[in-house]
Amino acid sequence: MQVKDLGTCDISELLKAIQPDSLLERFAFRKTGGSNKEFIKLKGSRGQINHEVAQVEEGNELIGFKCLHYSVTESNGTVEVTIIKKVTNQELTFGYRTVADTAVPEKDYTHTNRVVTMNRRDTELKIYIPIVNDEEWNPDFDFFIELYDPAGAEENGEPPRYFGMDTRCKVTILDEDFPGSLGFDITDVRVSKGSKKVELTVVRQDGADGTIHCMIGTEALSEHQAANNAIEFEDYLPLYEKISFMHGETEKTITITLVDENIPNIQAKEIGDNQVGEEGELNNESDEECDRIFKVKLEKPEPSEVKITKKNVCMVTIVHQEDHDKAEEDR
Ligand SMILES: [Ca+2]
Ligand SMILES: [Ca+2]
Repeated sequence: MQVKDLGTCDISELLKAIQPDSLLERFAFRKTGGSNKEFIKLKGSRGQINHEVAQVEEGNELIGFKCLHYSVTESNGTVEVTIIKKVTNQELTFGYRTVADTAVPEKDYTHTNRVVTMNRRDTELKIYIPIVNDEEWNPDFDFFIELYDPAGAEENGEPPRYFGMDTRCKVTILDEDFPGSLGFDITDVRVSKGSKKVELTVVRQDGADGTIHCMIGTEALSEHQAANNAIEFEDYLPLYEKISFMHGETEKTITITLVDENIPNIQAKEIGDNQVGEEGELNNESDEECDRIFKVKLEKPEPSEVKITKKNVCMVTIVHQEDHDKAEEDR
């Protein structure tokens, strides 16, 4: 894209043009809190970054890794690692093996342990370690690859790693799964008094990889007593539970049970029977006057990469049907 194109280009093309070029930069951007949306196009990206060419003070004289750190996306299939033989006119037999760190063998990569011989004239050997691709979001994990002397005296049941700082390299597996974000589809729901339940929809957007969870809970409109404050057990049954979205699942309907117990009424009666009554009756009157509202909130997403959108609170209004009630009173 050229500067002269700016006037005519599509905004999405422009965004694409200004985002970081390299996978590494884009992943770094993601980690600093870049939104999932901008990275959705990374989904399924294949790539590998060879970070640093090994320039170490105490390198091995015979053999070493070309780079000390590689990053590879989960869906790349393998990581390609280059081994350099530093001596010519000499055959060399050596071993290479993977060593777990935060990455777990077989779950995140295939554990590999092989002995190879490089011919006299060969100076470079490329090896490939299989990387496991899954659908779950996970942090980026590391493992190591070591070069060892298969003829060396064993330590802890294994031949020792070759001396030198370039006989071990790190591989970082970059996750490219997008768990998405959660929010209500509608944040203001009205339901008429007398309804048995209210159904709210939680939607998952910007990715649907892996299983994710969050808590959903009802909450009073305010802590202070107010006429429009819906009351637990009197207007609705309180709820606090974990909801889960399976891989690929993008919508969930939550049912909250509404009740229509006019507890103040009963209390007023009881109190009345015991002849202590006016306060209860006053409450009772104001209760009947207006709509009652409660909140439903989404929180505590898991894993932590999952975001809750700005639509994290839904206000449920139980609408008082004045006309209906009046009609009843008139009877
Ligand atoms: Ca994946
Ligand atoms: Ca993953």
